Amino acid sequence: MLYPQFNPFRQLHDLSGFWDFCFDPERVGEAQGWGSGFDHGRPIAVPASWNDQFEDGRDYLGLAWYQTCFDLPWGWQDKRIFMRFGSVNYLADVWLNGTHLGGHEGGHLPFEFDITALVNPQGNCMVVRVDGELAYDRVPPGNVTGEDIDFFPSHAGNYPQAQFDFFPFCGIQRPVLLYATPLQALQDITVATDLSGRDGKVQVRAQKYDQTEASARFYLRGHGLELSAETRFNGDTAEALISVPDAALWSPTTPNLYELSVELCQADAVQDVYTLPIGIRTVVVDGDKLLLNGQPIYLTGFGRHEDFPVVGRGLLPAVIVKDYALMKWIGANSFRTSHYPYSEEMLELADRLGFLVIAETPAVGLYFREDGLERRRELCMQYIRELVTRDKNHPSVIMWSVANEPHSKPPEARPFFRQLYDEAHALDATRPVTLVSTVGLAEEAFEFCDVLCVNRYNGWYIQGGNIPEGIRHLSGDLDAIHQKYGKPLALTEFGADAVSGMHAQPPEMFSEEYQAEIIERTIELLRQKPYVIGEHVWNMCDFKTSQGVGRVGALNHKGVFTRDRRPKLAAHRLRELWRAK
Ligand code: BDP
Repeated sequence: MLYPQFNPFRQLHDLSGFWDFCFDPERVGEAQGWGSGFDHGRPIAVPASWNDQFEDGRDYLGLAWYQTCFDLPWGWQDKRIFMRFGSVNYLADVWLNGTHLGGHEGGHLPFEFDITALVNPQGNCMVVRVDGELAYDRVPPGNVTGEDIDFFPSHAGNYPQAQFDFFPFCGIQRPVLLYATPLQALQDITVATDLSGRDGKVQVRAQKYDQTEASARFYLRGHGLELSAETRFNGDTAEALISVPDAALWSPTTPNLYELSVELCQADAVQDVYTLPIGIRTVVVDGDKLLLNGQPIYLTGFGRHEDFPVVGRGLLPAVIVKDYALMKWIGANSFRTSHYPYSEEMLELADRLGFLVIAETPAVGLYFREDGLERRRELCMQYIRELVTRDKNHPSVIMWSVANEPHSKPPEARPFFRQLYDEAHALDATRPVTLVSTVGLAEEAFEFCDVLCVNRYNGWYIQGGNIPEGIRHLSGDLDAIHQKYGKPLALTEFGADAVSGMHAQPPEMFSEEYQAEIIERTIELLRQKPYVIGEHVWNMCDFKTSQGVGRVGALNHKGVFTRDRRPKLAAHRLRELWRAK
């Protein structure tokens, strides 16, 4: 899926701004036919979660309506016109000028509609219905009841009752882009890179919307080179392999990018052009190692969240820049998009700045009760497809994570994850696939996952207050998991809550000293284990959660930075450890 772009053949218009909005707890909008327009809205900012914009919105997760009106820019006659939503959480339904365009389930992944036949040059009205309800048959799930459901101590009885430990922000959370392409247009581009000695191999596949006769020209520019290839479309697909002599490889220390342009030509005239940055690099699992460009790579960094005051999970470019600056400052080289895909803008900068990303689907807190299992499987399959389709061309993405901390129970969990794993590999044979587990030793999906990602809170949820005892348990536990599965292992979550400004010597739980100590001791242990390929502290920043006794101020305080990005003691310790590495 191509991100909309602006060039002599393509245009886009960002619909961000103030839209009309209303909550609809009684669902009267459906009866009144608000799908054809409503006029009693209040202003709301798009993109942003709705929860912190209004006094009455914080815990409201029900039905709500958005509306905006727009004219087309000049010169869009004879174009193919699309409406693209970057992220709407959770269920979206869209009407244009009274016609239902369609819907989408699941926040955090884009969807779009071809509106060419419905859009007018002037006076268009678009209505979006959003439903943010938490339900047992949605992914991620919420409001789950029943005796066989295991609850994490941190989530039990919290309000709103999410089956995951972050606030279920709702609304239109990323930009809505109106864009135009030529009638003969490129639909998708897929890039895979490999190495042969010092040369890079860039395999490009371009797809267009129809089967008409056409040819494709490929240009690769950068680092003193301009290479090209030309080939005819076979049906809707054209492929080329470009050899890049003495390639400038992409890595965290040298995030070298080339510019790839694909031209769609008919009767020798260029009809469409799409340009994207690409990085030449390989990612391979070899024994206990993860190799980037043939060299072992060790991940330092965080599990994170898209979360900031007032905007909630809404896209805020300045916060993205700030977070990368802090990650550079602290010496992180990587992060995981826990527990859902992050914005495309975030990944664009990961490519440019040289961060390694474990890209995760929204499948967090999955459980394996019979009812609704089929529905959850379909959704998880949809998520992995949408994620790979969206992010496949980012050199920064080094691994797909199909789920975080499922409540895996045999026998259902194994075939469930086998299917997701196979799908991810079928869609993309160039990246390892993982599952992030808290079950550990008994996680049967580890038998086929390429890398073992494990979350552990020794010294916090268990062995709380006793760090040496926690480290002892963790050591034996990790060795046992590695011995059983014999694959590289990353500790993708560990840490402790620290309430900023709380101090204790000797360290006590919730103090900054305790958090710094647990992180330092854990890292010391990990460095002694040759099969460990990475350490991701949970979390980079404090983040908003549902309310509950385990969450002071409705925040998870495991950030090494506060929610407004001020360092705690642990951030300074990590900086010493990671910059020395
Ligand atoms: C882990 C979850 C993460 C939580 C964390 C915690 O993966 O989402 O925030 O625990 O409790 O189990 O802090």
